[in-house]
Amino acid sequence: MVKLTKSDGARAPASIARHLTLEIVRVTERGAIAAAGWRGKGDERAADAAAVEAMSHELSRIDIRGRVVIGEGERDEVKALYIGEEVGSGTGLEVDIAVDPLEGVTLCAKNQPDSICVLVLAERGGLLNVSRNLYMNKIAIGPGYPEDIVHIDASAEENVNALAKAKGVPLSEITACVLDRPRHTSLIEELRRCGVSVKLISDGDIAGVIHAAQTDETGIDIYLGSGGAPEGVLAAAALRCIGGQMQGKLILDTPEKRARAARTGITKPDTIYSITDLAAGDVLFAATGITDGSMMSGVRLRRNNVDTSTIVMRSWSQTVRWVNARHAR
Ligand code: VTB
Ligand code: MG
Ligand code: MG
Repeated sequence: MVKLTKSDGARAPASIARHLTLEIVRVTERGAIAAAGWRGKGDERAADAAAVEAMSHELSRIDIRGRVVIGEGERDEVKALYIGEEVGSGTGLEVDIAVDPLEGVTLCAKNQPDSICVLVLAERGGLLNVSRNLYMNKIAIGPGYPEDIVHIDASAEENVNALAKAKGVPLSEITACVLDRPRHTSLIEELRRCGVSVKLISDGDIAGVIHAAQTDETGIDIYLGSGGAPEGVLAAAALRCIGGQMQGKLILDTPEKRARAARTGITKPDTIYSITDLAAGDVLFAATGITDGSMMSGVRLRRNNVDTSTIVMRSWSQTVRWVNARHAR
């Protein structure tokens, strides 16, 4: 028998019941199937709303006492999956839930790769509570490097140099993933000046961060730049499961943003969040592909059945599962 050292029960008992791994797959599957009906239709709102409604409905069937800590907006802004909403059947473990029902909504509306439906389930209090509409500066690398070889406050040049040195390769063999935005023009120039290859993505930095931790499969060594703050927490949860380093720093450059952050308890604007400040304790991460992507296939809608492809993982055991499912319709 092959001995699996990490999941053979030798360690402290996990706080989250493991059957919840499969339960949350059902939720992202439903969200993805609903959004898939809106692929390529150019209607971002409708696609997002469909994913929200389906996830919300499926979540209510799980035996948890869940609390949404990262949702679609604040209570007065959205009907479902708002911050503070209680979800689940109301019996079972008290947990925190973070969602991005349609990560990469533009990708879905244009039927381009890598739009996903994402859910994280964590121990109560495990996740940094951040509101939508806030941005976070992020840096992420894969596992196997010495601690803190890159730092969010260092320049991009310093970071890629440190990474190349640790990897034992020239800078020309480093690939950085960056969101293609005007705000990143100087970052992209700086990286290219160093000789680094820059992979630009039009959206979807949860996938971007995960890709940086799967260098062997993706060729991406580092993720850099700013994107949605909730996506930062969700990505950190994923990295807790697959290994890697990440830091985040919220961009709170106006009184309005600072007020928004304060409403979820964030009062120190300059805090640098380590990966465990973003997502601590036992966390489960699930993402189902909506459009085809490099991690998962998109939803296949057929007359009689529907196929979904999901990645689901857990930090305690560091198990990564790919769940391919066929659903009757
Ligand atoms: C970011 C990124 C997301 O949207 O939130 C981005 O983190 C929005 O950035 O992954 P802009 O406001 O500059 O468009 C995504 O790409 C998709 O939700
Ligand atoms: Mg969203
Ligand atoms: Mg998103």
